[in-house]
Amino acid sequence: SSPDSDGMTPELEKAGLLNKTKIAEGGRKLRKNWNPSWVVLVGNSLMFFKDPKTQNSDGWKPGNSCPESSVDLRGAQLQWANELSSKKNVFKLRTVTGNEFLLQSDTDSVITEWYSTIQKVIYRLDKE
Ligand code: I3S
Repeated sequence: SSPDSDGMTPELEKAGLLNKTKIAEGGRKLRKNWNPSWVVLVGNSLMFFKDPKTQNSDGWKPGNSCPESSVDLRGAQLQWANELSSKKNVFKLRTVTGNEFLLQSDTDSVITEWYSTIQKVIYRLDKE
């Protein structure tokens, strides 16, 4: 049987490496601290894991390891935010709770795919 034969396991939409910094927590501005992050979009959640390259030699098993943080995309807002950084290809994700993240990739196709995939999930949740 398939791993999701009970239909209860949310679908993996996308996973990959992006640069990430949190810039606000509950509406309060934070100091930027860019770091590579392994980003996983499953169901309604965007999860951030440590960069696989910084994992130890036991290997990288995101399925078995705990995310550093997780974002509920319901009611979230997504917008391009190149004015908020000297880096190229930056977008901002704001949660209903007022947490704000910047996500970035030097590769145009990578960032546009992430943007449209996250936007699709946000739209789907808005319609529910
Ligand atoms: O928006 P800012 O303050 O120019 O962001 C830069 C700083 O956070 C900087 O760290 P310091 O706190 O040591 O100044 C970072 O190294 C830069 O990456 C930040 O700017 P960019 O343009 O990379 O988002």
